[in-house]
Amino acid sequence: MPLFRMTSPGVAPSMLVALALVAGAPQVQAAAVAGQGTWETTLQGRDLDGNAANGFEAYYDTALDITWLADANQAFTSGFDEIGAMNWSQARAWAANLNVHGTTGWRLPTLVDTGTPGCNMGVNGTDCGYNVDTSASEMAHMYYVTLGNKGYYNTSGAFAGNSLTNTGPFSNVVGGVYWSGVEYALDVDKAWEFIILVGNQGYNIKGAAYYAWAVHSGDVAAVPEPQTFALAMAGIAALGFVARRNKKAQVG
Ligand SMILES: [Ca+2]
Ligand SMILES: [Ca+2]
Repeated sequence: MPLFRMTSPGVAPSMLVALALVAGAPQVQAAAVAGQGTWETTLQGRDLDGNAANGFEAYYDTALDITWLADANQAFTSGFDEIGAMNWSQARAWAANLNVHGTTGWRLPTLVDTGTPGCNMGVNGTDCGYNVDTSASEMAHMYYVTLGNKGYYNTSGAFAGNSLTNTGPFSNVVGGVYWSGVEYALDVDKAWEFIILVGNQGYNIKGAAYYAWAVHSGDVAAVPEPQTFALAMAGIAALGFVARRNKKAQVG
């Protein structure tokens, strides 16, 4: 029950109650909400298994220049983990070793520890708490900008009770805590995380069992699969051979 282990700063007791209510049902029932956020224009589907009929396996985020797995709890779906929640080291290793139909090089979402080292708790534009700086956190940008969700507390610090309402085109977005790939500068036993249920960014001990959403720098559609790459190189080599032969023929 990873939700009960949460000791993230800025989490009010009332929120722990709210989280407790959903602890038995890890899959958030939010759906794609048209007109909320930028997802309809900034996300581009990527078909990684060569089967358009089963939909997209990833989405290229044109705003961040990264690609998100379509399945936000792939560790569970793939059978890698029985619920998909892993400690920080396991989550990092899972992403690093992930092979999605030939595409490798995945990682956990990143963020920048802004201000002074560690959590600068706030409700408007810091690196910790609610309504954090979305230009410095991939998960926060996804939650607040791309999906247009609102924080549990508003930018004035008033309790608003908002939570995840829009999951866009993604599947299996869990109403829990997601690891970032970033260690906590003030304490190497901790790492940064993002509570996608309520839009809270914070940190916790690396041993906590949290979820993991793999991302890939850049556009995976631009990364040729080894087989395709080999064929392309063979084609280029053949063209070069033809070119040299033609040149030789002309000279001759
Ligand atoms: Ca597909
Ligand atoms: Ca900081």
